[in-house]
Amino acid sequence: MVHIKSIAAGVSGAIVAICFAQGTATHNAAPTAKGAASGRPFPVRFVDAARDAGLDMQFVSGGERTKRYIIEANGTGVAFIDYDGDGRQDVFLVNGSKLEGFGDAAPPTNHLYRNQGNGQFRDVTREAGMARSGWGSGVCVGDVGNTGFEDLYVTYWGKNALFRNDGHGKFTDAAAGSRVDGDGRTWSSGCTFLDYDRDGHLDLLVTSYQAFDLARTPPPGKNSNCEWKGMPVFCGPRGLPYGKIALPQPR
Ligand SMILES: [Ca+2]
Ligand SMILES: [Ca+2]
Repeated sequence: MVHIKSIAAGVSGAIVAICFAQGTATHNAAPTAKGAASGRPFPVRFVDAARDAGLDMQFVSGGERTKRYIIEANGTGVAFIDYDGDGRQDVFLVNGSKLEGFGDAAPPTNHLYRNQGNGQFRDVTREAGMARSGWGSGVCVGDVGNTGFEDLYVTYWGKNALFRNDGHGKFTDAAAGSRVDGDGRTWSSGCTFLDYDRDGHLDLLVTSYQAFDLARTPPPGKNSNCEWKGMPVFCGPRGLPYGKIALPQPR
């Protein structure tokens, strides 16, 4: 039986990049003692209101009960973005896929939810032009063209997407024309926009967790990098080739 080694779901692309940058824990680190409680009151309580608010997409990331490859174990990103400039934060959620496909059923897509202002969100994915399927991973937000409206870059195991915001509620994928779509083979994980040369135009940094090639990745239990306490688990990150950082320039 294959066991899930780790799952990191529902985190932003930036957080994904940070976590990946830290690498995996070693077995040599001594545990630290838990600090004493402050004793100060914390009168805050969080309630999961996602379903009641209309944020009810079905998230897919590989096998539902079993993860045979590391690509299935990492979750995807989320971005809070006021895409229509009405002062209310909207939500964009990246979706994944699964190795065996979906047969005759429609594959899942990313989702964009517009904040209605009353604690409710409306799914505007299709009308906004954001209904893309694929093995999504991270997402970052930036006003690439200095238009006053924020754009979205979404990383994939496959071609990446640069959704340009037209300011009227619609996005168009301009990644290929901007030469930031990648080679179509790389597993791009995290990304961030930054103006590293301070010329007033946002630049883009894209990270790749691992150079994942399904045809060359051993199955669970194949070697010592694919076992955990004697049990077969998916291989990696140890034993698999690491990915690279790219600095493509949006045009
Ligand atoms: Ca909004
Ligand atoms: Ca720049």
